[in-house]
Amino acid sequence: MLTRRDLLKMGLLAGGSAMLPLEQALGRNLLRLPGGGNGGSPATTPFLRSLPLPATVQPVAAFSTRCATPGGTVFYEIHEKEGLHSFHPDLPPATVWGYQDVNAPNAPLTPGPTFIGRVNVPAVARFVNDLPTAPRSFGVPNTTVHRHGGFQEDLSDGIPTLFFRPGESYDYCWPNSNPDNDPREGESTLWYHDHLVDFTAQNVYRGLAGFHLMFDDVDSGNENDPNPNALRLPSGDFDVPMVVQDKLFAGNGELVYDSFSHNGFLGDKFCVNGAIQPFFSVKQRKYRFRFLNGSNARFFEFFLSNGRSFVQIGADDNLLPHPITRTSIRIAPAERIDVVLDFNGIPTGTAIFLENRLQQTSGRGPDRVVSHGTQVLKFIVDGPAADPSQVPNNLRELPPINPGAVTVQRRFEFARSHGGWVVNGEFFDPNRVLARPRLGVPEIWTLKNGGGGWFHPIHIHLESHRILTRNGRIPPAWEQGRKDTVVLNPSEEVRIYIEFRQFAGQYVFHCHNIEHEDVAMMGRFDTIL
Ligand SMILES: [Cu+2]
Repeated sequence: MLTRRDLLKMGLLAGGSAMLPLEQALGRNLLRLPGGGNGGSPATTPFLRSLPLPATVQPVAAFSTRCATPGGTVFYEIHEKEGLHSFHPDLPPATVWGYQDVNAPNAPLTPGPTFIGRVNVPAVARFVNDLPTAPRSFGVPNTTVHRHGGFQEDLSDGIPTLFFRPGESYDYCWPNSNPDNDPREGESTLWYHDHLVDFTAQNVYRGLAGFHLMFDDVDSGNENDPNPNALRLPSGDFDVPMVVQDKLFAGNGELVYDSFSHNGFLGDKFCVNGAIQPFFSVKQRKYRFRFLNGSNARFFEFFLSNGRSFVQIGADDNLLPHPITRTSIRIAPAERIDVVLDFNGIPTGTAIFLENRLQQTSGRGPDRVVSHGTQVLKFIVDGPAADPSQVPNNLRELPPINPGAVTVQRRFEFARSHGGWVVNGEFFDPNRVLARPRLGVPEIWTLKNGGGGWFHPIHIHLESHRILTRNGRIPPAWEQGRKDTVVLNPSEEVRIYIEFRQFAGQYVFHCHNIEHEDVAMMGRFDTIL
């Protein structure tokens, strides 16, 4: 079967305006399916439905597996399935693909159930592919699962070409440890999603994504924790992951996707946890909200309609050293922003909107911040509640780095070329190795945006990195922590510090505008002993 990348390589897809007739011939009119009018989704009444809260994945009995299973290993079984999903009461249900805990066969498929990991408690997650083999308008039912931000061997990292088919299963070994057993590297908000070579965008858009939260003695997930090291951040019902995604719907309620545009797909409906513009009743106390931008290509910048600030406590997979007060938070595809909002003192019945004021009209990236955006979520303040939680001024210290001692430097340029997307001039080739970092040797990578006004959120697998400079300047405080995804704004050059320490093997780094990734802005690197 020819992939779009094959077509590109054969020169059958050209760039720019020359592409239009072919795109039209191949089905760009998907965007004009009946019902929506002007290519848009049908109208929906906002804030009819409460925010869905994905359930926690529950363990299963031990099974035999290729993974090492020291005492205390936890086992999970997840099924990848097709099903109908209601994104909004005004729309007929849509056909989605998602993840389902074998213990909860009636749970919503997307987002998938949330994994809760404990540091130094290894887990084995068996993913069973129950997807249909019959062709669908988009989506390819071969799957490979990447735990984004996770520290894991290559065979458990969701290698894009190491997929399993319908009827097959695959075991992912997640050690939930870090190489130096350093509490400063304790992680918080990861996510998992499909990573199939050439088709990640379609499969993630179809629904294959969920959260994976990590806890340890510091970020313990218990706001009543008597341990003096515990941060006692808001926990339980007051620790709420929210994945924000844009989707486009046909009049019959089905998801619309344009398989033949690789600039970056945009929807016109904003979903939180799989619901279009939900409401969320909150008590008069502190909440921790873990925002994940699970969109293919859309950036968001969130403001609160009452003018209050966010207290940011984490970025990507890690807590920050200190909380940072911000009036708005911008979040690129695949990034996570961990915040605390306090509804204490706000009268019962008050409505507060989470508003996206970032205008974006193409896959290129955001245009500008506007004064009135789209209300994505409505908070309704709903009475008092006890609040033993706190936001300490010291969260998680950063491990020291020494960029001055680094001897290995690499340079990667991310650019548009030949109607697709390249790293250092080349499309992704799973057999070409762009770098061979040696374990235990720190490196500095220069990530260069090749221009054209495009934004590229770059994700590097296996190890977190530290942003040293953006165009020669020290990044803002919220970008100085351990990150796994770094945005290259147009024409920017970003220098990062990264050290691979454990797991020799094959990994990838790529743009997380997933249409860019698929066509084929991704590179393989091999960590070596
Ligand atoms: Cu990109």
